[in-house]
Amino acid sequence: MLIDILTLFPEMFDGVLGTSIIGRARENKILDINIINIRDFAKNKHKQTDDYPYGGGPGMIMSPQPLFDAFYHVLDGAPETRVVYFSPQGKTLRQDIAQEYAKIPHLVLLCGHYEGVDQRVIDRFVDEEISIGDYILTGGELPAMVFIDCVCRLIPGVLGSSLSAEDESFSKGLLEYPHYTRPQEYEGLKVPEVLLSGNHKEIEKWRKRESLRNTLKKRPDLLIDANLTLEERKIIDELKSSKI
Ligand code: 4HQ
Repeated sequence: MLIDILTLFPEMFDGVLGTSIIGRARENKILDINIINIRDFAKNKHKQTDDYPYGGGPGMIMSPQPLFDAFYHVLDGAPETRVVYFSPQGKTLRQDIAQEYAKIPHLVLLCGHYEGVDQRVIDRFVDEEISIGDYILTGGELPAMVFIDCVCRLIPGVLGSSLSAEDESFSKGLLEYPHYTRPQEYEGLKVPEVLLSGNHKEIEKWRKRESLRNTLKKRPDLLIDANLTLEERKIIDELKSSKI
């Protein structure tokens, strides 16, 4: 996948996109990320990229010229390119949306700053506005990093194969079961016996039940859309009546 990021603050991306799983995917050439400084396209003498809003009001607006030219630089007219602008007005990012973006070979991500960008930039170039949640940030850079992290881990080869397989079994919209590692007992706190038993069938049953229990307790709203089997519905009813 090729990702072009248009931003006024390229240095914000260095740590996040150079480290850990995303950093490794870039080294392995599964991911190609270009961070493009919008200021490089400013044609005026002071390389200014923003201006006062017509009609008055607070803050600054990112000007059309540097942005139009930055888009002309990254767009090659290929129909498989998708342009995303990060904004609280967008559709809220969710796992199913991320799954769709993971299939697209070329993404262009526009990060606005200040009060945002001139509307004509959005009208001309943006395919979809995405929000990462109902709160206000100072810029689209953090949303872009959240989006890249979330989308890129779904590209085949980015995660270890064992991890992605595990993800499959719990991408049904349920919360995860609790995890434990060594030692068996720490400050008197024990690992659940079943996990030490070596009985894989019982372990799977326990994990399913704990996953359903977690979801019922912490995010009951997720159960409405979850595609649960009859067996899983039965476990939910059991958990509800036994209150454990
Ligand atoms: N922004 N999810 C960029 C956000 C935001 C969000 C506010 C986007 C400022 C310039 N973006 N503008 N929440 O708060 O995506």
